[in-house]
Parts: sequence; C-alpha cells; structure tokens
Amino acid sequence: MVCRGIPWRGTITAADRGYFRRARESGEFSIGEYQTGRVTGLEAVNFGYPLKDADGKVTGVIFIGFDLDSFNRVAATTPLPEDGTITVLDRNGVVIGRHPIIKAVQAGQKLPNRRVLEAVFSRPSGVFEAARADGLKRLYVHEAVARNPDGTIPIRVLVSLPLGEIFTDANRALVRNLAGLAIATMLLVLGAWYGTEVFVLRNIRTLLDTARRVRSGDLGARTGLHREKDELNQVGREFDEMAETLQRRDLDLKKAMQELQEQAITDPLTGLHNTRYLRELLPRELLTAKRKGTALAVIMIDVDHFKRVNDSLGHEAGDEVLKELGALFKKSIRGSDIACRYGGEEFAIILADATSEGARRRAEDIRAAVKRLELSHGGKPIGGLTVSLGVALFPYHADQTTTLLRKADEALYQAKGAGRDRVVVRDAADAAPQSSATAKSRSAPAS
Ligand code: GH3
Ligand code: MG
Ligand code: MG
Repeated sequence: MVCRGIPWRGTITAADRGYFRRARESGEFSIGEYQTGRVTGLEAVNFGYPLKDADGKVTGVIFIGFDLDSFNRVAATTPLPEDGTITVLDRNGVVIGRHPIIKAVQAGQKLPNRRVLEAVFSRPSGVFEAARADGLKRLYVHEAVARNPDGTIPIRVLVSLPLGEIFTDANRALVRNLAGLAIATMLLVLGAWYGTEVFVLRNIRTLLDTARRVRSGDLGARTGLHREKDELNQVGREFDEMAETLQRRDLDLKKAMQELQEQAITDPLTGLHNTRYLRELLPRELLTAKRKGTALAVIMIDVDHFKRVNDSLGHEAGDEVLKELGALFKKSIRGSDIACRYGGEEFAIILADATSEGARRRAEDIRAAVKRLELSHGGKPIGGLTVSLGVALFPYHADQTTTLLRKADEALYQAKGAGRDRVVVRDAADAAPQSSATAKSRSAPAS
C-alpha cells in the first residue's frame, strides 16, 4: 500500500485480500468480503479497482473501504412494511448490513438461519418461505447486487416479511415490489462509487484536463480514453480525433505561414534574400556587432554593362545570368554571412565579424570568380561578364544602416568610375563621425 485517504503510517500489505487478488488477476473491478480494516480497525467491505498502464497491464489496485455503517444506513432508509427486515450479505453469507439491528443477526457473522442461508445461496435471486428460529413462517426475497469477475456474487440483499394466513397473492406481489425497491436502493449506493467515481468522474476529469491543455495551446494533449466502449470513452476518442485534426491544421498553418514569411523575404529569381530582409536584418546585425565590439562589412555588387547582355541575348538570358550570379554569391559566403539581391542587377553581401582587409579579400575573390564564370545561353557563350564591388565597414565608415549602405554604394560607383571590374573599399579618410561607444579602441582600416 503506497498511499491512503486518511492519515496512516507504516507498511501494510493487501495482497491476501480478495478484492485485491481478483482485481489484479482479472484486471477488473472487484468487491471484497467482510473484513476488519488493517488501518482503521473497522469492519468493512472493500471495493478494488485495477490501475493499468498504457499496455493494459495492472500496475496497482485502488480501493475504497465501505464501513458496515454505510450498509446499515442504506438498509435503515429502505422503506419496509412493519416487522420487515433487510439483511445485506457478503459472498460468504456473512452479514454486512442489517435493519433493524438485532442481537441474533450479528454483523461479521454468518447468517444464523442455516435453511435461509442455503436457500439464498442456491440461486442468484428468488423468493421462498422459511420458518424462523421462533417457528414463525416468513417470506424471503433475495437478489444479487453485483458480480465479481470470477462470477461470484459479492453482495446479496435479503428482505424478509412475516407470512400470515392473511397474506394474499396480491400482498406477495407487494412484498416482491418492496424487496425490489430495497435492492434498487442498494444498487444505487454501490453504483454511486463504482459508476460515478471510478468511471464517470475520473474520465470527466481527464476530459476536462485535456480540454484545458488543448485550449492553452498544448495541441498534443490527448485524453487516451480509448479502452472502454462506454459513452465517455467515445467522447474521449472523438475529442482526441478533434485534437489530432486541430494539431494537423495548426502544423499546416504554421508551415504555410513560414512559407509565406520565407517568400516575403526571398527574391524569387535568385532565391537569395531580398532588400526587405536586408533592411530588417542589418539594424539587428549592427546592434550585435556593437555589443560584441566587432566590425561588419557590406559589399555592394553591380554587374558591369548588364544592359548589353539584355540587349544582345534578350531579357531571358539576363535572368539566367542573374540566377547564376546568385548561386555563385551564395556559394562564396560563410554560414554567418548573408547574400541579398539588392535590386535589378545589384547584390549586397553582409560579412559579420569582418576586418577591412578580410572584406577586401572576399570582394576580390568574388570579382575573380565572376570573371572566371563560363556562361552560355542557347548554345552561345556569354563572355566578358564582370562585376564592380564597393565595400564599407561598420563602425569605421558608418554606424547606421542607411549610411552604411550608402557608403558601400558610393564605393561601388567609385569602382565603376575607375573603370569597372574592381573592388573599392571605402577610404578611411571619409570615415563617418563615430559614436564614442563604437569607436573607442578601433584603429582606422587600411583601404
Ligand atoms: P553599369 O552598371 O556597368 O554602369 O552598366 P549597366 O548596363 O549594368 O547599367 P545599369 O545598372 O544602369 O542597368 C541595369 C540593367 O539591368 C537595366 C535593366 O534592364 C537590367 N535589369 C534589371 N533587373 C533585371 C532583371 O531582373 N532581369 C533582367 N534580365 N535584366 C534586369
Ligand atoms: Mg550594372
Ligand atoms: Mg545597376
């Protein structure tokens, strides 16, 4: 026993109790027999309910003890004609409830009247006449209240009434009805725990908890109520299927949103990032660089005489060239760098954690790689493709996104002016005024 509903310390085993053994072996609800509780010391009948893991294996038994008082109370509230008695018996014929309480019929002992006991145990239910110890004949009605998984009847209700000459058939029918009422009441009490608490309440709790979790965004929550065939389990199954659909739709939606977001920041022709992305990203990158005290380079690239490609080979060929260039730029950057299509045939590459010299070298490599490209369109070679590149660095030349881009652009146009197919790194001499935070220990870059 690992825990209990009332204060209790120590170790107790319930392994020998009938309700425990049957619940464990059969995996089903089982009612025990008259016993003296090992914790309470009270006379009781225990109800055992198996706890199962996901594979249906019994891992424990939860039980509730019904003090004999509970049975007595039910018996006392059952409407009976005068001199009528009601007795509740366990599976062994031991009295576990009685009204009225009399010395001759003691709780915890077998029903003293052997003939009555035999008659009750000969059939699950029935009506018979028998004489009491005092010789008075009585009418007995008995009924099984529940059934254990091993087929035994754990609780029987026995109602008896005095049988006089005056009893007519009609009166007997009345007695039967009264006994039926008593049995129904008893069933109701037992059902209150077995039906309501164990199955209904627990399953409702599971349903509510799962609904709460799903509502708070945990779409992976499931009730797991699939094992039984009752209505609540059906609701659980429906709920889980609904949660499954919700989760699937949520995933589809997230995927669609992600795709949309990707599209919004991607250039469809080259697959590189677009200007929108660059303008969103650059301020963040500048902040990071500022925090880390590192430099960041922007390389602006513009294709030389690109109009000629369009004019001589057509717009489609121009597009093809832009695609190839995009692929080349993507190939020539590191994981932490970003390549964007800045506009028509202009590109920008952001190098995080760069030095002036490092950025120049990378720009040179790109320039040389473009020059080496051997492109063709419709079988005709596209020769002489070159690019001009302008480089500006944060924080040496600018500490703001727009100025940094402008400085790189100006360097690019210097390269154009100087004859194209070359790299110009923004001169240290025209470095922008620096904020004290970013400029403190930085020497001007070589250009
Ligand atoms: P340079 O830059 O060396 O001064 O000469 P350029 O011929 O490249 O001149 P400019 O930058 O003014 O012209 C760019 C041309 O690129 C103009 C435009 O038709 C073409 N262009 C811009 N976007 C695209 C595009 O998506 N596809 C194609 N095929 N052409 C484009
Ligand atoms: Mg151009
Ligand atoms: Mg241009």
